Amino acid sequence: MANSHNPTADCIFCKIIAGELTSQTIAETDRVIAFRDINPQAPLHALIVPKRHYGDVAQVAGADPELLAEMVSLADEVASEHADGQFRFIFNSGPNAGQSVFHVHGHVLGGTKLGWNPA
Ligand code: IU
Repeated sequence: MANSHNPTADCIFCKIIAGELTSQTIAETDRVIAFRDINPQAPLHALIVPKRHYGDVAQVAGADPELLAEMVSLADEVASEHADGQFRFIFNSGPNAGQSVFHVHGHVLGGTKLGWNPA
């Protein structure tokens, strides 16, 4: 299936969205996909990813704030369906913040009482 959402060459999440790489997709809308993180840090650890390629959360907020709202709504839906509805939603923005994939994604964490150790 072709990705009609502005795919960027060599972007691993664009390849997942295009169906060229497998992922454990748990929710999807026209513009946003949610799949399980391959290295989960909590019982629920999913990534909320817009199908259109943006580098980081500030780019989404600037270009399409409604899309950012759609991401939050999908995070809430995933947390309700796969945990108890409570969740943490994290964007790492830039390498020093821990961003390693430069296609914007929010981490949804839940399913347990979370600690707080962002360092
Ligand atoms: P980060 O915020 O950019 O560091 O998050 C990237 C996440 O993407 C990280 O938690 C990885 O485990 C996850 N991930 C994935 O789920 N599937 C992949 O194919 C790759 C990374 I590459």
